[in-house]
Amino acid sequence: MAQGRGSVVKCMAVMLCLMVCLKTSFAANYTVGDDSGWRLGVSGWPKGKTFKAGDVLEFKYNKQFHDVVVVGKGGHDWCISTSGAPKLQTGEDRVTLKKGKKTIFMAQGRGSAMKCMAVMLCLMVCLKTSFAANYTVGDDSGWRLGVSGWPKGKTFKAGDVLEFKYNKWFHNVVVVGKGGHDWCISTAGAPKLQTGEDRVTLKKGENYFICSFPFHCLLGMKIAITAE
Ligand SMILES: [Cu+2]
Repeated sequence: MAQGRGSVVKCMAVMLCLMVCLKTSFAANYTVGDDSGWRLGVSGWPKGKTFKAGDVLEFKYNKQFHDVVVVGKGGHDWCISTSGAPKLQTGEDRVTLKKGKKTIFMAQGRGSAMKCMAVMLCLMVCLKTSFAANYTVGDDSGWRLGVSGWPKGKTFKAGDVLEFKYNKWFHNVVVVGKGGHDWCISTAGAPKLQTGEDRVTLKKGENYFICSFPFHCLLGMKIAITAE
């Protein structure tokens, strides 16, 4: 079926994206010990900072000489790590803070350049999602004999996606040029799709597709689409 622009699915995608944007903007990222990293004498680093559950601590250190062990209050106060305690040792470990007063470990405040970029990227994805349309060629009947009139009256844009649904034992989709479309000829090198559920992103200008099974194109199994 032809999904026009602005469907429910698209709306949901945008909502989800906004939620991710919000989460990204509100969770802070901290490099423990700031520029000097996770090091001897780092224990005073959290002083004066406010942390929230969901904030991420990044421990940067030389893994030959250090590690990070998640412990309880006793372990922290007495410098004891029990054998079952989670141990991180990649040299660049990320830990998401859980709710509660003490988490014992990890220099960038809220609103850094990284966060701004993440939000921008997210918005770009949102925009692309809202503006690219998805079409099932031939609507409910799919890619079939006599489908050639289907594009009539529709407006397509570069980036829109065509979905070809068909029985792969009886049909295929070949990407051809104007001549191939008009004369029902597919050259040997032409891209051939044959999964039965093929997706093609429209390029700007003319887009031509035919079925190369004998006589199918002649029986109207072809479409010509101009994308703005
Ligand atoms: Cu066919």
